[in-house]
Amino acid sequence: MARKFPEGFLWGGATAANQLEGGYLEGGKGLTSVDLIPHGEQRFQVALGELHYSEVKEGSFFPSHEAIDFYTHYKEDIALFAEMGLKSYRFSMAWSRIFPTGFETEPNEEGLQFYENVIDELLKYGIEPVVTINHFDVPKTLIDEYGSWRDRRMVDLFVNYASALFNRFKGKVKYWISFNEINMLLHLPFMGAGIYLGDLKEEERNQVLYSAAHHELLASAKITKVLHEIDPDAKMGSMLAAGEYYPYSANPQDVWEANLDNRDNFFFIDVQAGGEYPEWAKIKFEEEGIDIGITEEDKEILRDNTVDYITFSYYASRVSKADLSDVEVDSGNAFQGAKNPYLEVSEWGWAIDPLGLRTTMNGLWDRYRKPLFIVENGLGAKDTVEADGSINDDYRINYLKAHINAFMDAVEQDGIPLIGYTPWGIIDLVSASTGEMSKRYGLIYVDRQDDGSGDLSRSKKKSFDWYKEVIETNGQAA
Ligand code: BGP
Repeated sequence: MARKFPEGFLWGGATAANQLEGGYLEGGKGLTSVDLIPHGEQRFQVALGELHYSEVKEGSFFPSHEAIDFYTHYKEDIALFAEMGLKSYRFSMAWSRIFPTGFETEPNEEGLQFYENVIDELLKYGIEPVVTINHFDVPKTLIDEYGSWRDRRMVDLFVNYASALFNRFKGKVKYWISFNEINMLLHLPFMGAGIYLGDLKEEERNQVLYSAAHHELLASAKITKVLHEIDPDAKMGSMLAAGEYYPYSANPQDVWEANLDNRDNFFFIDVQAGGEYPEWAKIKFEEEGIDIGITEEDKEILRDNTVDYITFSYYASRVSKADLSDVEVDSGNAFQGAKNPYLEVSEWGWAIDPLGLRTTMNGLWDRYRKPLFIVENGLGAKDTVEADGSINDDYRINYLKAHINAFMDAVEQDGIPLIGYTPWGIIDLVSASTGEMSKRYGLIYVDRQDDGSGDLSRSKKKSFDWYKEVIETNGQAA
């Protein structure tokens, strides 16, 4: 049956500065949190905020320092995106390229110029830039001086940073996203928000985490206000690491557990899209003695500056069970739950659930009634380069195809407004969870290996031509 998919859909691809650019000290850039997370076995402990970065043993390899060197290859890469037919490209700007320590009053011109070059190159090909203002990178100086987002003074520094971007790129960038996967702050505090917890007692942690959450939420509302003042045509989006929680069984305890997990996951977006803290959270803060330091003025700012659209990443659905002791636990990503017996998993144990994307979209739409934008989705896999140079990633095509069909159903049959789709790692880049290159998502292969070898040459995978056709046919070929 022919699809009736709306024209003007933003088919695209997504990346993030710290996993792509390299040039980690080029152009005046300062060090950031993600530059300090080692490759190897200590990675998870640092990302969790349990191990301080200064305790990392020397000599750890940091692939993210060079990544795929988009910093010097951006023209070549954008030409490939254009050849693929991308209508949009989501990327992030590194805070410390613009404000190397975070404390400067004037932005670093070289950093702004780099991103302007990227944007101009995209616009040259008619590719819509979708910019994440903060994708997991906090300037190191702010971590050392303020303990990162624990401190309310971060809010104004972030507003300065975002304002510098809005002033410079006004009229060129229409779609902005505040914090990537803002809910990661609670799951991987250091990777998500530069927060170290190792110095705290268990009972002190929620005080720090929820205050930090409030600071990010306030910053996000404030920059939404500034953006609308500077560029009334531009739009601000929130960004959630999404994925519906299913009850493990029809046991009401499991159903309730799923309700709790979903509600926790929506916490940040309830504030960003709804303009106030949910009642259950206010009760929780009260009962646990958590004081996030919210003022009457904060409440007004949150209420008056909600987001224009909701973006999210979707890799997998999740499963809630009241008692996890008698089942296999899903260790696929940062979200703990029961393993879903009905689903296949990726090589890294992430459940593959295309229909779950449609369910997740319905959940977000029913709750917020704001347009959605899928800004991350994809399959991490090991690719093999054949003797003739070809890379036959049918597994990736199958994954993307199934997810594309699921969101097209959500648009056509559920009536959900969807702005676009930017699959993750449109070009191979460093994996956030492993810190390695070998977990690849790209439709473009990059010759860079875990040990740092490789000539950085780019080549097209089989999925490249397939996605090109999907875009050309506005989804009919999927
Ligand atoms: C999301 C992040 C990305 C990205 C992706 C894939 O959580 O926003 O930065 O890396 O997950 O995860 P991974 O690279 O760990 O496979």
